[in-house]
Amino acid sequence: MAASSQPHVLVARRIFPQVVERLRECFEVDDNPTDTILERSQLVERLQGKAGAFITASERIDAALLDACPDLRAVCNMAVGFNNIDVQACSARGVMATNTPGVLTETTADLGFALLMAAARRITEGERYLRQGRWTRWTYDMFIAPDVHGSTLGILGMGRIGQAIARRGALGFGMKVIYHNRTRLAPDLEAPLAARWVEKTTLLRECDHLVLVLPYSDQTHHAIGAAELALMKPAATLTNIGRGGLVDEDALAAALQAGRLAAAGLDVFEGEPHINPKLMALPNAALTPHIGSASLRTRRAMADLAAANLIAALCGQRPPSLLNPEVFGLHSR
Ligand code: 8YV
Repeated sequence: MAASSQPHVLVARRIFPQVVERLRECFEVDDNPTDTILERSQLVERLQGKAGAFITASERIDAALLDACPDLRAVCNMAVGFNNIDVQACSARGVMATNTPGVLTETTADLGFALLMAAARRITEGERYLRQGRWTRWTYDMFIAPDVHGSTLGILGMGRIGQAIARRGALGFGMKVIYHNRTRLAPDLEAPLAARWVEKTTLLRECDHLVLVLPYSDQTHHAIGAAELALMKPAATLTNIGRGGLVDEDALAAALQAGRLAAAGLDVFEGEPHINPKLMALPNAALTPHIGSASLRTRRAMADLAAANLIAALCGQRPPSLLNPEVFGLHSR
């Protein structure tokens, strides 16, 4: 049988069958319908002879992997966060790297706000209490909690998702919005939300509800640790929808346990899907399994964008969300 002239690609995880079909129109596709998590050696093996990889946050692409997979020309993440990809190593080897920004902004902001509310208003704690049959009568101070409306919302990382959360807080809940980010927003973005840029320490001291939405990197590892938590109000809450590694989970668990922080809402965890047992044991932690972008429409839009990136990259077009534009147009490695 004659070898196919189409580029060969790997789809590392189970995704929408319609998206796999679309990729099959352009490529020889090696997919993963059983959704087996590929160990590193299996990933390297499956990437032999492949020009492209459709990956998710579960697959790590670093220099050693790239060196072991010399045919690779594009790695396309079905995620906006790309801390699983060493973009510099990709660029050094002429490999295009892409992510899926924009399409998940509102859905992820919805979940962030839901977790903020669950933590602040003790929703998951109350539900567990009820399901355990412990609710026998109303008392005036049962599950008493801080208010969300009219309080101060603190946002660490004011990109697209941070701004979408700020909109929900300012326009829907009358919250005062303060934020910290490397760069200040343009005045026309700050003004409608009355959002105020503050130093990180001011943010931590002044906010009632803190939401973490900054990208994860070596620089932001444990951006919130014991010292930062100590600056926060004891009645404050912390919500993390970025990456688990932004928070020192042992320090967070200690603060929640000691009542130095009222509650936390966490969608992401440092060793996920393994969860720190100290967090598991805490009633005042609302925990969800990394579902920030998990609406059907958004997940489909993410898969479509990752596929569009892969098709463009391997068909000589500029991928719509290319992380290393300097690589575009390089054909030899
Ligand atoms: C993904 C995410 O579902 O986009 C991101 O960065 O964290 C989530 O939306 C997850 O990373 C799967 O790739």
